[in-house]
Amino acid sequence: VPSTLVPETGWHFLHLFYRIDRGALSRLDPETRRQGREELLAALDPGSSPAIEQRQCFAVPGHKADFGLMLAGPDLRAIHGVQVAIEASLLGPALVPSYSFYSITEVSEYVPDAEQYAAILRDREGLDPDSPSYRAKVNAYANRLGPMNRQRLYPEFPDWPCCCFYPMSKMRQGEQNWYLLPFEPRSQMMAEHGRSGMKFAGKVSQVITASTGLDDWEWGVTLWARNPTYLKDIVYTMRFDESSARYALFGDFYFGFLLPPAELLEAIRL
Ligand code: 76R
Repeated sequence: VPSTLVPETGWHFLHLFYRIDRGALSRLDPETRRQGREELLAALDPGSSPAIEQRQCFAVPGHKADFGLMLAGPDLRAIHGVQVAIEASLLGPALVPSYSFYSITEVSEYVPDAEQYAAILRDREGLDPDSPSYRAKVNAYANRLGPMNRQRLYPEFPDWPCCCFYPMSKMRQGEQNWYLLPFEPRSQMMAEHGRSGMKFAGKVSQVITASTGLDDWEWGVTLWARNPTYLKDIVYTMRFDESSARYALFGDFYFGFLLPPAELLEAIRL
């Protein structure tokens, strides 16, 4: 991997969405189509290039796309290579890119380290630093932090039935300018946001990837859920968090259900 393209921390994250041009597909002769399917299966296959750490594909109901793909890993050229392999395959002429999003995983500046967490317990929650419960909470947090930050930076995609992706930014207009607020109120709002998200533990899993300067929005929100209902519930619930209610702007929402590559091609009749 050329080290200049490896993020200092975290992984590259690419979301790709395609629509099928059924007219172009019907003009492919059966042998070309069969070979194209093989090429596409190889591109979608999680085993085909180990430099891509995580890869999932999914069917998208509705008109915005027929299928989507998420890729994450340290090697940008390998990830980009999958996009090119799809588009340059014999099925390429029948695939219309309908959306894409490039971002990098990060640990948000509002995730407190162990010391900041201890200060929050003392200053915001009024815990006595000499009490056993204070020390137990600080220790438990310090132990959880490593694995949590690993999942934020080097996420393992959950093997759950459905997912959702949307881009978002924080508002920068008039009285609603997130970036003119001091750190403390931003941090308090993000803490409220975190608490409301934690109610969905075990039902929804999320990876927040950063795209300021890289794509048209500031973050990509990728959610996986054990049931589509939970996606609707979490996004609705979080609309009431002040950080979302007052300061969030959203792009289009993409919903999909995960399938292994061969089943996906069957399901979308490619
Ligand atoms: O990561 C953590 O658990 C720490 C608390 C936390 C942070 C710092 C957290 C928790 N998020 C953080 C940062 Mn989030 N998140 C979103 C969306 O639809 C919406 O209203 C917004 C889209 C969802 C659904 C969601 C879910 N979060 C962020 C940031 C970066 C802000 C920055 O750095 O400036 C964004 C853009 C963002 C957006 N968040 C959680 C969740 C959930 C489910 C949690 C609980 C985490 C858990 O249970 O582990």
